[in-house]
Amino acid sequence: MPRAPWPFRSTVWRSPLRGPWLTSVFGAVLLVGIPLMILTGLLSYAAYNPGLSPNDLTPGRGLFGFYLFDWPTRPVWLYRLNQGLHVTVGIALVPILLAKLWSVIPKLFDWPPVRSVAMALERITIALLVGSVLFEFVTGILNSQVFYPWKFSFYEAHLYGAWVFIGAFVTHLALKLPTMVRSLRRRSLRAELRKGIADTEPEPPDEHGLVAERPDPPTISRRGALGLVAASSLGLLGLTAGQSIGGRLRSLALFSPRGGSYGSAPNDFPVNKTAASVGIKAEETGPNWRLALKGSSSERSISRDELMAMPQHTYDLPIACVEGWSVVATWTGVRIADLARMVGASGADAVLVESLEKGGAFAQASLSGRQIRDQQSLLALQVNGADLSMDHGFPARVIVPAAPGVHNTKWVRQMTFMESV
Ligand SMILES: Nc1nc2c(c(=O)[nH]1)N[C@H]1C(S)=C(S)[C@@H](COP(=O)(O)O)O[C@H]1N2
Ligand SMILES: [Mo]
Repeated sequence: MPRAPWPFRSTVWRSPLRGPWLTSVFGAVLLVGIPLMILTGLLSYAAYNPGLSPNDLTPGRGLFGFYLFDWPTRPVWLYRLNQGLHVTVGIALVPILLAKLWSVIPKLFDWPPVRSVAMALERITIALLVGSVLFEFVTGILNSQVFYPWKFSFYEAHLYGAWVFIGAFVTHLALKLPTMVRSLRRRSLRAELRKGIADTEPEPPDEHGLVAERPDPPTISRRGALGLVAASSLGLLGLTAGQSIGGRLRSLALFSPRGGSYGSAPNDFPVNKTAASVGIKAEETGPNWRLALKGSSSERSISRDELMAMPQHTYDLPIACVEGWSVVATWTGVRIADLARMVGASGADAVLVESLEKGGAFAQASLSGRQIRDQQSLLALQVNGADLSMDHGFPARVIVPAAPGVHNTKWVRQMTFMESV
């Protein structure tokens, strides 16, 4: 057989740390973290209530919607917890994912690349697995940074990418779990953590081709390498979690792009999009502003003063953005259920809420019947005891318990209640 071209030669990869045990340690951590990502990701999709138009305009969702259910309104912190975990754990998993990929790099350069049908199938699964995991992490992290250097819709791409990943992950798990368990049994983590660089020996030769054929002497112990990965992961966790947990930790959240954009007290909490950035003009929100309410057989148009004269209710509710940040505020306003009753729509199954904002994905959202009827679902007029600021949605904005931030439409112009959707 002709000699393999560089870097396909088995002697190219020389780290004495690589081996099935090390790969399995990273794998075991991912085995906890990745299912949490899948679960919180699918739940986040369900939280959008994609069955209600126009919440999800993804073409051909078909079977991928099989598990969807009517998203609850309690506990009020449900979406906050879900999305805080999805984004924070996702970011903290990055060093572990990179370390795991590093540990199996020699496999990428197997030579000859395909030796049997079984191997071809395995390599295709791995290509799908690695491709989709990188795609999901890159798109997810850039979304959490509100940076979209691409032409496709993040929402659709992250969803479809997730299903490719889930399929490849389940297959990979079924194929590799026994190897992982066997490899972990071979060495004790505790014993390994006691070894310094002088005692760091390569793992015994393995049939997987992870252990270097001609290892170099170690430049770091396994303990050092694991410590570096763990410290990076915990460091990222510490710099991210504050945007969801809040309080004094919020100032540590260096990666939260919205965490820094505060208004003035008491409206001083993160703003997703400012009124100026979406072209809301002062004259539209001034004394001439009216809320249009539509039911199937009646319509009303109400001024802000009239809304203020209705029974007001106050609740502490979080705004929890899909990007991971969240904040609890004290909201005051009228119950959405009371508005429904005004147009004879107490039994409505959905309400389409439209903003003064023209166009764009956030200009409108639909709420479910359950969300309409929850007594804590408000059309808020005030927050933390003062009128809403322009940036938080003056003259009126939706605030619904446990709903994703994006459904809390700001600068509301019209609400259309609908029976049976
Ligand atoms: N009209 C309108 N409503 C909107 C948005 C928007 O861009 N336009 N952003 C949404 C998103 S994604 C979030 S997370 C919340 C944030 O509310 P805040 O900016 O008051 O914190 O508002 C939601 N309501
Ligand atoms: Mo958001």
